[in-house]
Amino acid sequence: PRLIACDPDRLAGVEPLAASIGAAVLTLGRDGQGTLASQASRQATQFSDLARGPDDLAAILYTSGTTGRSKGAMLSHENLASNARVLVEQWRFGADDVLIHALPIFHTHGLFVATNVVLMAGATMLFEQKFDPARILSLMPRATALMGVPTFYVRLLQQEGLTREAAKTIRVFISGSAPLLAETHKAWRERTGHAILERYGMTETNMNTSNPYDGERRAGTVGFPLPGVSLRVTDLETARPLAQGEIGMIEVKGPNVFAGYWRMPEKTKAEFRDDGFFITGDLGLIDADGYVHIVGRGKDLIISGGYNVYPKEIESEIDALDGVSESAVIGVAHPDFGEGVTAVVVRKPGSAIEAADIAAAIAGRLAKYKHPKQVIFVDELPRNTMGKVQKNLLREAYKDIYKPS
Ligand code: MCA
Ligand code: AMP
Repeated sequence: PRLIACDPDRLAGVEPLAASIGAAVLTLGRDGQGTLASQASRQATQFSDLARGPDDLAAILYTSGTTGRSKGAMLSHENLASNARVLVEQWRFGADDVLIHALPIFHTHGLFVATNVVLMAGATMLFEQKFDPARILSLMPRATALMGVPTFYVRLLQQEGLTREAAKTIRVFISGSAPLLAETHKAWRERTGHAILERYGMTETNMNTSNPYDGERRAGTVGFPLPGVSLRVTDLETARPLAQGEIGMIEVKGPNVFAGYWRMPEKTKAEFRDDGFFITGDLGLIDADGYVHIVGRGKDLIISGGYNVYPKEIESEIDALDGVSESAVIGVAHPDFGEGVTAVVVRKPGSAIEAADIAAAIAGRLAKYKHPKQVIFVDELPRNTMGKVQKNLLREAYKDIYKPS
């Protein structure tokens, strides 16, 4: 990086890092103030555009992996533009639309899906600093659309004021980033009269599928491949395309799919087939009517409130603690976050380490949303004959721990 833009409060921490790689630092705060804004305001208002072509790099978005360093997904101008064009058309966005934007802008959902659709359509955005359900409800009469992760809809349903009347100016409610439970879809429909439109994407691919704007928005499915996107389901062992209805790996190809990982040619090669299909790591099937269902993940990933959590990162922190022999981190059904990060821990003989000790040790080392919501101690972890921890058995054993009693 040549230039780093950071929160003014973070400047002292960022400056030495920037100096070590010879990058400049400018600041931009939540209030729009900072050296980036002040220097920009002193620039000429007339200048020629830099010529950019469809294949030129537009952004590198970092995404974690199961192991090792996070990977920089290289997205081209055509990746972003083609996806925005398709979504504007599919979701019927126009200049009269007003989108409530309450998503973080350090992920594809808030950064590209919401923002690029609004920009491409010449629509208006109500840009919120954070998701506050009561505030969203108060903005609804001024808006025509909302995009959110399932937790948004779960929390809005807890608001008494969520009624047909409150939602009457809204044209479309869109959900993505994590599975929307069929029961949330149903409850939303009963309360507001709207069927939430669920779609499916990834940092590497932008959006791949969407339920229809007109036609049945089928709960528990992510709809059809977007125009221009090819999607197939393949056998996990042989990589051969499977018949309709069979469960396998979801693979996609199209103008939306990224150019590869920044300076990681081997990783890039490993995630593409020879014919150009990208291996998503999501398991799914295509039903008799062509709707795509995501039924699980081939990758060891937890999605909590729309944020990705890779168990390995947390297991490494916990395993490093005195008193811990080993751990397995799993995602367990959670009423608010969809999946709750849960640690199953084996103590060392004679150790008296408690959940609070683990929480204290990882505080400040891992982002808050990665912290286990519960720590469970066991005598040993279940393993298969190959010695691999059987996380499926753990997920089954603890599947009800977050169920409201
Ligand atoms: C906050 N906390 C969480 C999460 N968020 N814990 C687990 N999972 C989370 N997602 C913790 C806080 O640290 C806090 O801990 C406690 O939960 C309550 O915090 P609260 O203030 O209520 O949380 P919030 O600020 O309301 O955040 C919830 C949220 C947020 C609004 C759902 O997580 C969010 O904006 N998620 C959206 C993520 C997103 O945009 N993902 C898109 C990725 P304590 O009480 O202990 O202090 S892009 C993507 O996936 C692809 C490409 C796609 O298809 O879109
Ligand atoms: P990210 O790695 O942050 O780009 O997140 C992408 C992952 O989010 C996908 O590979 C899926 O596992 C998941 N995802 C996104 N949208 C949906 C959805 N509608 N239903 C289920 N999973 C989803």
